[in-house]
Amino acid sequence: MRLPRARAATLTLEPSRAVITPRTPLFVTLHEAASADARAELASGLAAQPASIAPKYFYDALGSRLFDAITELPEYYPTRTEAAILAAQAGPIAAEAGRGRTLVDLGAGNCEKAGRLFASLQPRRYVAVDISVEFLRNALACLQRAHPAIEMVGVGLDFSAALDLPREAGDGPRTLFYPGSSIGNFSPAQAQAFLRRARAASPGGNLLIGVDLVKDKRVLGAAYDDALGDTAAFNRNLLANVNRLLRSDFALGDWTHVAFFDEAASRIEMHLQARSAVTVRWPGGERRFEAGERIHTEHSYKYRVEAFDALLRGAGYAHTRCWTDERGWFAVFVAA
Ligand code: AVJ
Repeated sequence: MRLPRARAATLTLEPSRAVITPRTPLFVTLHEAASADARAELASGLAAQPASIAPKYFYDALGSRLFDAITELPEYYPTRTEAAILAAQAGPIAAEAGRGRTLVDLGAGNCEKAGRLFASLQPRRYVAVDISVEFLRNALACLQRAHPAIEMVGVGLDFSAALDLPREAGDGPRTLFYPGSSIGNFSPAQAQAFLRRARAASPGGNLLIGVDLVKDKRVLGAAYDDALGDTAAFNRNLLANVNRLLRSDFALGDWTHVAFFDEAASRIEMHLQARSAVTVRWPGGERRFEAGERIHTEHSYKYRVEAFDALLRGAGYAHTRCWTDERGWFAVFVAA
């Protein structure tokens, strides 16, 4: 009896409040974009043998837009395949994930994917988490206008290291949404550690996750080396972001995009390869690259359904369900 009455009170309050002060999303930033940590991480990655730059640095304002464009390329099947599964299986997925919960969107970007789940999941609160809080700001404000009844919170957080959600994310059961096969950026061992943290961050809740599957090598290769060259631009733009963060002097034209599927490791590898010998300088350091030398920029692991299910169970999820498309190219799991 107590619960329904409390609900009724909220309902009578909401409409008048909405008229006086339209709801605006709350924003919390838990990291600094150009922190000393980021500079130290970038400098040590560039000094290493082989050199590497972590893929989270792809997503500055332009990088986020170039990635959005990638999702529209004919070769890049993951986004539209996942969207088709989420649309076709909306009912069963919502029944499994539960309705009326807090939906925590990990790597929210333009918030479009989560927005399309609102009708079936009916979340009471939407928490959009992304490393690029500026990109989040517009997207979330726009979504809030379309869904005034849902409480919205934007969180600027690099959750690749730790998944400590702020107080503002609220209590009550959470569905963590981790779409797009972003989990593929982690090695399987790192992925399992991340899944364990995700489980700890949603007590009594669950995880809704999208995973790209192993398929024909040519299909995989084309998705990461498109004819238009958008993925190459996305890869090279990483250097522009590094120049800004580290104050380095990469000339983008010195570098070519390299992407291929390594069958043994079951992963796409992306690199930037020096066209000729070049020395890159930044305050406090420099690195000489020989012609043809590469900087590793991304791993994108591809799983078989059984292998990913085993990874979830190894992370402590006892209950899993999975949906795929007809071609078996992509999988959506709900794990609790
Ligand atoms: C966002 C990490 C899932 O691995 O497919 C797309 C990023 N890189 N094209 C992926 C990406 C090149 C993407 N994830």
